[in-house]
Amino acid sequence: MKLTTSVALGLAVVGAQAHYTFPKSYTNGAVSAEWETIRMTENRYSHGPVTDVTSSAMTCYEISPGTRAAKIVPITAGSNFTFTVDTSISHPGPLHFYLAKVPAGQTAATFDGKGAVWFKIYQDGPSGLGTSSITWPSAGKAEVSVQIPKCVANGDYLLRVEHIALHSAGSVGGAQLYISCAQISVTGGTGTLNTGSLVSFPGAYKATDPGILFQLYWPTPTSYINPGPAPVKC
Ligand SMILES: *[C@@H]1O[C@H](CO)[C@@H](O)[C@H](O)[C@H]1NC(C)=O
Ligand SMILES: [Cu+2]
Repeated sequence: MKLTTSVALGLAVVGAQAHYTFPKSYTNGAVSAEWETIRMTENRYSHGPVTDVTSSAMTCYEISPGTRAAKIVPITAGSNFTFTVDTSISHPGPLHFYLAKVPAGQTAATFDGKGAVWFKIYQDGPSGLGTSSITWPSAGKAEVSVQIPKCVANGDYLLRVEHIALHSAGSVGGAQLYISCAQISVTGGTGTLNTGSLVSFPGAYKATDPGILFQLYWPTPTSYINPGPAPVKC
C-alpha cells in the first residue's frame, strides 16, 4: 500500500510538470500579475487539462462560471497580445486563439462567453507530416502571442487561448486541452471584419473530430485537420 502511494505520488508529480497554464499577459511592454488580466482557471494548481470537449470548462476553464479577472487590458487592433505559459508548452499539438465580442450592456469582466459568440483568429499545424519527426510551432514555448486583427470592431472581447496536446489523443477523451480567457478592450479596429458563423464552447468540437481523436505516432500521420472553424481573414 505504501509503495503504491509513493508510486502514485511520483506519477502525479511527473504529470504536473508536463502540464501547463497561461497565467499572465503582456501587451506593448505592460506585464500583468498572475490572473490579473486572465481569468483564474480550475487547473491553476494541478495544471491539468480539459479532456471532455462537451464540458462547460471548454468556455474559459474558470474556477467557477463568471469568475472575473481584476483588469481588462486595453489593446490596439493590429498589435500583439502575449500569454505567458507556466512553465512551457511541453506537449505536441496545435495552438488556437479565438475572440468573442462582449454583448452590449456587459464588459469583458462580466461576460461568461456562453453561446455562439466565438470566431477563430489563429491556428497552426505541424511540419514534418509523413515523417517520424513531426514538430509543432508552439513546442517548448514559454509564451505565445497572437495579433489582434486590424479589422475587428472596437469594444470588449474575451480572448481565448487553446492548446490541444495530442500525445495521447489516439483514443476518445485522450486529447488534452489547455485553455484560458483574457479580458481585453480593443481600440483602433476598422470594424470591417466579416466573422462568418460564430461557434460555441462547448459545442464547436466533438470528441471524434479528426483533429481531436488523432493518432500522432503510428501509423505516421500525413495530414492534420484543425478542429473548429477556419481562422477569419481581414
Ligand atoms: C506577433 O505575434 C506573431 C504570432 O505569434 C509573431 O509571429 C510576431 O513576431 C509577433 N510580432 C511582434 C512584433 O512581436
Ligand atoms: Cu501534461
